[in-house]
Amino acid sequence: MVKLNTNNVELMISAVSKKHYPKHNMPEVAMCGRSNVGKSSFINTILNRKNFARVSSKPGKTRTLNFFNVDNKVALVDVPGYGYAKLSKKEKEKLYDMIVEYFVNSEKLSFVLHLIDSRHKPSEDDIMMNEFLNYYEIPFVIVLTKVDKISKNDLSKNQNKIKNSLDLTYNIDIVPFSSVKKLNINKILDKINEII
Ligand SMILES: Nc1nc2c(ncn2[C@@H]2O[C@H](COP(=O)(O)OP(=O)(O)OP(=O)(O)O)[C@@H](O)[C@H]2O)c(=O)[nH]1
Ligand SMILES: [Mg+2]
Repeated sequence: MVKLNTNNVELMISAVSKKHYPKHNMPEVAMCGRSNVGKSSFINTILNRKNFARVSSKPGKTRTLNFFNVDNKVALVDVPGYGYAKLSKKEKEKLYDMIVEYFVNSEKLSFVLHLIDSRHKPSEDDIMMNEFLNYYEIPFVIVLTKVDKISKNDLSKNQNKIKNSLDLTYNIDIVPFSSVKKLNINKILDKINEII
């Protein structure tokens, strides 16, 4: 298996529409999830960088599709978060259109990492995203974030709730994750290594 050198990383482009998508021949892996769920932190953690993908305690930080070239072998795509209540209707629609446009048009997309907060049951937006991935038959891995903030017992209860409220037809795994504890980085890298 080819091993990814995560020290060789470069931001290719921050895109807001199809015409900006970078031209390349690598498979793409995209992160998606509610605003503030920890997508940018997740990218930094798996790439072992401090603030490569920009992280903020305020939701709604990532407003563009950020394409990262990792070792000329795979492109990681940080997608804006959905469901940030404080945005205006127009702003929400703009972000939603950007996300949908990418998932519908991306030719290189291999699979999606759908990040869900391990502490809560999936939101309506999470469920919509899950329906969307199934509808377009996009394979996905569920990543349960922030597990450092929850007991093992609660994690296992919530994991069941999450499984029961989502359609896991195209699901290829469920991975508990923590950017703080750096948990299961290798499990994710193995999944990415499988497609390169
Ligand atoms: N305790 C803990 N906090 C985390 C973890 N991952 C992210 N956070 C915190 O959650 C907040 C949001 O993280 P981001 O990575 O910016 O979230 P995002 O999903 O990229 O947010 P948007 O760009 O707004 O969509 C930050 O304050 C992070 O430090 C984790 O695994 N554990
Ligand atoms: Mg972000």
